[in-house]
Amino acid sequence: MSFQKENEDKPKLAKNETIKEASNLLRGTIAEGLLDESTGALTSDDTQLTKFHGIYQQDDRDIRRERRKAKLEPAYSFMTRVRLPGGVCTPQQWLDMDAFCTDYANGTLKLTTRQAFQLHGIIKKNLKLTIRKINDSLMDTVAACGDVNRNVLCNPNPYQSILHAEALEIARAISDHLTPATRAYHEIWLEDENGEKQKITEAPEPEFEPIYGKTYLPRKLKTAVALPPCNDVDIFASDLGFVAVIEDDKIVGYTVTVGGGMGMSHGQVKTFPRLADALGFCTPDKVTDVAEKIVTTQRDYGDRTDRKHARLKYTIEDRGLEWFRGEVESRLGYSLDEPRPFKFDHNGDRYGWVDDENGNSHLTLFIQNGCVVDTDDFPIRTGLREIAKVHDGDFRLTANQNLIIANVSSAKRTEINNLLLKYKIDECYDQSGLRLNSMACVALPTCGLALAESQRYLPDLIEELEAVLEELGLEKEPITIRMTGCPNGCARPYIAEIAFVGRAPGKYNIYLGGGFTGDRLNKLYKAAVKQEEILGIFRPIFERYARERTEGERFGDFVIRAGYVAETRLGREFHDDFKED
Ligand code: SRM
Ligand code: SF4
Repeated sequence: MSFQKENEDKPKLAKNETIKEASNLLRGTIAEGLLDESTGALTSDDTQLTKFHGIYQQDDRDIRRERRKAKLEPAYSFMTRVRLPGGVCTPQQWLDMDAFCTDYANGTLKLTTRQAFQLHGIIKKNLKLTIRKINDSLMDTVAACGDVNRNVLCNPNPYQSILHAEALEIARAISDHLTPATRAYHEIWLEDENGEKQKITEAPEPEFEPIYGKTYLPRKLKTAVALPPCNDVDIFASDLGFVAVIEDDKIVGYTVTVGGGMGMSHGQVKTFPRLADALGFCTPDKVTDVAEKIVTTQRDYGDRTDRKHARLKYTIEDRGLEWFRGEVESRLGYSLDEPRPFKFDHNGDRYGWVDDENGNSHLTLFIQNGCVVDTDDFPIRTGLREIAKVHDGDFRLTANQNLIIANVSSAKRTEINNLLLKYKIDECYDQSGLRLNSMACVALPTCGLALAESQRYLPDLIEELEAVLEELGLEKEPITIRMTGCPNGCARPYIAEIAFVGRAPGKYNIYLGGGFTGDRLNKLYKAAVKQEEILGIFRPIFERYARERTEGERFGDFVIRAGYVAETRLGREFHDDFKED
């Protein structure tokens, strides 16, 4: 075969591969672009690279049309994601984020589904300063996005402080080990114009990428650490997971899980959400090694020709779990033990105060869709700021977009309780079981991929559904409900008992039958339903659930038993069994 023919037959690499390769370890022309005052944007190639620095270029979609009419460029601004392994930050860091939110962003502090902070609406001329300030506060945005290992989730467990400390240490070790080594971040964002170094959170490493290589991973990779029986990190939705095995109140090791993921595209059945499989077991001292070898296996075998087929879940689906285990073990130079069984009993958060074995207390608060923003009748952002001023423990962001005021000493509890009362925050978990188990992604107006509203609509839809549930005496029933503005799955909709996924403005696909513990995918029940039809669809289902459910039967299990949807057993069967009526 001629050389030319051979090259023609080789599938073409995805465009992002060329951008990464040519970027000089993620530098591109970002530094020059920041100095260009003629536009609020960066070049399109650079916007792919800024993701690795935790920065997304966006524009305000609410005013796109009017800007176009006025012949103005879109209202560009930047979202930045602050990486917090395990979601833990100090009260001072909370206060700093709160201040940056006012000084440089749009006034909403967003707590994400992966225990990170997001600031939206930062204009180009403030971007470098914002990133520096975040680093001055000993946080960073490195690898919060991009084709690398992302923020590592860890169960924020307020019940057992000792186990939490151990699991958090592991999450931080994985995060540190898999952080890209390039100095590009420090050069672009943290050096001043004279080349002087600003304060940085960690010393720059030598100029090569020992784990990733210069084209990094084919796609993002997400890691989580869970402590059963709580699956609030949704371990089955992560590419890579470590489930703690606890014996005599100690973590003796971790069952390793691989191949979870949510994203798919409407109408493309080759894309599907998938739950992770158990790969093996390792002791705590082996965790970072195992994580590294899984990452390098994906680096070398993930599909770099098609970004819709590039996640670890497809590598495992295509090549098989046995092959994957063999490849990882040959890189490790030893075998993984058999996975140890584990059992979860919920994937939501448990609200209210709990005391731990050290005599400290922890308060889990419901934050609707993770949006910390003041409204006239609910000044939660101000209230949390006042609490941060007196709190001497820590804050923990949960992977359900909620917040734990953690490690409150008995000396501080009364003071914090008084502030909770003053700002009405004590009432924030006195809500229906449906609302307390709800999540919505950002979607409009900032997300460039949104097809429909999500966090701006779900609270109102829940209010309508709550009225029906109350009539039926189901208002306290915990039911997981999640909404996303598109099928990418940022609020992990495909494992919710009820999910709405945006199709077009005002239209959603409805999925039913996810597992209450996050262990079963749901199934499409109705496609492209108009907003105004939703209530009519749910009333009869809720009525039957109230009448016919068996003792303790979860809503997700009931809809399968009652025949509304078939059970989804495997990701690749997610699109089966649906007939459009
Ligand atoms: Fe996500 C892309 C927001 C968690 C799957 N996600 C995006 C972008 C950056 C849109 C874009 O690419 O232009 C969104 C920015 C919106 C905005 O204006 O802020 C966005 N994702 C979010 C957040 C903020 C949702 C939230 O309301 O909390 C979450 C941030 C997490 C973090 O702190 O790191 C967020 N995204 C997730 C999750 C949930 C998870 O990881 O547990 C998923 C599903 C799990 C998974 O990855 O499989 C998820 N986001 C995606 C995808 C689909 C990936 C795929 O494999 O198909 C995209 C699109 C993409 O990557 O091309 C995406
Ligand atoms: Fe945007 Fe879609 Fe993610 Fe929602 S699910 S934030 S609409 S990418």
